[in-house]
Amino acid sequence: MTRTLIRGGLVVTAADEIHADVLIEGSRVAALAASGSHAAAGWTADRVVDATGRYVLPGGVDAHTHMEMPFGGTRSSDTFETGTRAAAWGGTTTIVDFAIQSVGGSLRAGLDAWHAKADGRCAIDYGFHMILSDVTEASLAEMDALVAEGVTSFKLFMAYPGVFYSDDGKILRAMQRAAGNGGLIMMHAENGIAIDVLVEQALAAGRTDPRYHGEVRKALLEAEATHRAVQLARVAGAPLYVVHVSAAEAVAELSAARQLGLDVYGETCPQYLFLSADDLARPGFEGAKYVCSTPLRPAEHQEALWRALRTDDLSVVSTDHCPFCFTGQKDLGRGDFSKIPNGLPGVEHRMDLLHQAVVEGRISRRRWIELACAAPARMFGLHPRKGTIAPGSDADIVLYDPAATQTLSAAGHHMNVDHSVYEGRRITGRVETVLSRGVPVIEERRWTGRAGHGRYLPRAVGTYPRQP
Ligand code: DUC
Ligand code: ZN
Ligand code: ZN
Ligand code: ZN
Repeated sequence: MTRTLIRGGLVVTAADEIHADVLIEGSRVAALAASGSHAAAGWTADRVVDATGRYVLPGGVDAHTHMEMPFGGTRSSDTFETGTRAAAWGGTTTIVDFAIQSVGGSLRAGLDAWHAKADGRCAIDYGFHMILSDVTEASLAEMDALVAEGVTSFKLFMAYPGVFYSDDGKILRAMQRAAGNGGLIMMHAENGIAIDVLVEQALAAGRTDPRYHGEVRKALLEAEATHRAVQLARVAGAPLYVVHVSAAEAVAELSAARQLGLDVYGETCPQYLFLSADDLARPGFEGAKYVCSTPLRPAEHQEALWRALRTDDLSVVSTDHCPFCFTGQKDLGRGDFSKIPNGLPGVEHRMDLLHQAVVEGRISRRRWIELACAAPARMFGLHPRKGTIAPGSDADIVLYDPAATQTLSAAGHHMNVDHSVYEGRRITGRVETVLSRGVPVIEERRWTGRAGHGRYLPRAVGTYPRQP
């Protein structure tokens, strides 16, 4: 078994920051010891990595990606191969992607279809959530089986009538089932029925540009759906995880629920923290690059999101990575914003953008790792294998240079998409070396990984801090 010693770095986990040496045996972390201590001095290793001046971080866990996702007559442009490679370049070593039940189809068929896309192609480890598009007695019964075999979270949509949408009755039934089997309900909280009325009215009035996507998907309709989801979860006695929270009013609903002690959690994404409705309103058709749902909000919403990330009213930062090329995909919505495929590329930049927030004093280093690694690992049943650096955990480790600078750009990124929503943005900090289960996939910014190294991760039921 190969023994690797990572020496001299600052090990940052959600719990601690210590100058420590990390010993890896094979695919697992074997031990940590304070730098220069007797234990570390006596360790022998086949390979010694000097991490002086670097952070030694747990690999990122991105609990919200959509590789090769069918949407609006096209499919997201990253395959599991290209998307997981890009994730690794950005210091993420685990993704949890969304398998989709088709209307009239079984959960099993959806899951099999996603395994067929991913198995043997991923550069890093991966798991699946399941999107419930058709809540029936049969699919409810299938939920139990999926939880037992490691698909322990289920996304429901209050948006997209006619596609993924579930009505309140279906949502309540799925939540009741989850309360019984331990699954976690993840909610896309937007009132899709009301939004569709506003879409129709906007188009009829000739308001067809990308910026109207943001105007019809109103913050109040995100807040209303969030409130309703919380009450339904409360009635069902199930924990709730609200995905891609973007509106200050929705954050207020989560804060109120948590103030009552409810088992309610929220996720936001870098695009809501760093981009805004101004980007959607860029001249010409440029705004199409910024069309995602929930939509980018006016910049004044950002402060509420940052505050909630500090108070834990938002507990996780994931990317909702769902890239579509500007040419040939976003194009489908020229002259009709409602036909622009929804989604932004971002899997590569989450760790860096959050580090930028550390540099700017918005969050602490430990909070960075909590939001991007530890919390998603716990909530989605991957702790303690993923999300931390501790004896026994997988040796998914990132050497991060906090002083390097970089400029984000489509010319330099690794995602399979023809533009960057962060084009020209300066970042302090950069991923240098990445290990996945002890195997270097990036070594001093050279790609050493391979498609097929990544393994499927059956997940346990998550643990939530509020449960007794
Ligand atoms: N939102 C997006 O932006 N893309 C995919 C699905 C979703 O809910
Ligand atoms: Zn969604
Ligand atoms: Zn309310
Ligand atoms: Zn999504």
